[in-house]
Amino acid sequence: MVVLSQPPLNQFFHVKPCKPTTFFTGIPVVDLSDPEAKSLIVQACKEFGFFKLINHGVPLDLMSNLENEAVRFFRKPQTEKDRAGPPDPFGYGSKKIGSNGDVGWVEYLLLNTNPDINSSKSLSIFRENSQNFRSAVEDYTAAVKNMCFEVLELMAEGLGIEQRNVLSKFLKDEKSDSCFRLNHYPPCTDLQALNGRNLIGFGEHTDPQIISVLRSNTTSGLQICLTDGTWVSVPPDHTSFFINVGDTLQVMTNGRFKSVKHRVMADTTKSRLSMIYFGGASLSEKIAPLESLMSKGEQSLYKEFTWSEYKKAAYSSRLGDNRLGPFEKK
Ligand code: GA4
Repeated sequence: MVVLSQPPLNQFFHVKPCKPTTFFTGIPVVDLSDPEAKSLIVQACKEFGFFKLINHGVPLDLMSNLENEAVRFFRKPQTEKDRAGPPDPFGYGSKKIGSNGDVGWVEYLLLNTNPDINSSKSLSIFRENSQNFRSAVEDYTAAVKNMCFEVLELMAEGLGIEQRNVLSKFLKDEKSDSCFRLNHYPPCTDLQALNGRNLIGFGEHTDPQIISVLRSNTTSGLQICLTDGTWVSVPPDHTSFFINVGDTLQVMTNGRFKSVKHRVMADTTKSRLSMIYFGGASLSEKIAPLESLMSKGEQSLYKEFTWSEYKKAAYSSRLGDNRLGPFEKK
């Protein structure tokens, strides 16, 4: 019997044509310092579930500092990186995504951002690596979190809700179940194996949480799915953030905002490095449409569930599954 410790190479390919191959220039861009930001955010979340954020106020050196630390980590010998794995789901993982058979041309570090429930795994990663890495992660996530509160507060305002913190309070909660991910997509140099096909870095999926904040280096790869089903490439911008609406926010807005389907294609020549903050509610939080948003007589499109129930279902699903489907009211 042959035991494969690595997934077979053909599982990483994407054979369907990827349309269009050129960059899509219509991605909404929101300037956080623009007085119109709140309505532009709401419009983008309804139409795309996605936007690029500029003038966000997060110092660029926090981003580049963490990028450098992450590059240093991923450059370590495989045996050393493996000591921070396998993911439980926190820790270092390579090629295997989740625990249900999904694979991608990616290696990653998944960390819990809540210091109270910080798994011993996260802490030992930092013990084995440098204090610099730890503080780079902490400084970056603290700044991104604050920026994210501001975005969520503008969303609430843009939706016409009086209570400004109606969304941000979920992430401000000390029990907020949020996490942080560093993804490294190494170049695939085996051009013969590639044979003109696209290599999947991270397969299509939606994020289960409320909101995701992504920052990458200058290598392309991220694609989002428009509401008409077309996949478009997002031009990278290492100075900006890309904001994704997650499944939970789709429910909280009773379907007004769309949880964006996205994926990452690996490059054949350049490494892509991305850092993503996933903002989630506390485990016991009931996830339901915001009362202050519902119009008279409007019914919830979803059955009631807690974040803990949804998370459990998500972690037992496959990456590309429609995770909200079973929670929709018939
Ligand atoms: C997608 C968003 C986050 O990266 C993540 C992922 C998680 C994992 O990598 O362990 C999941 C995926 C993500 C959704 C479905 C399940 C769980 C892999 C997977 C197949 C950390 C998350 O919270 O959900």
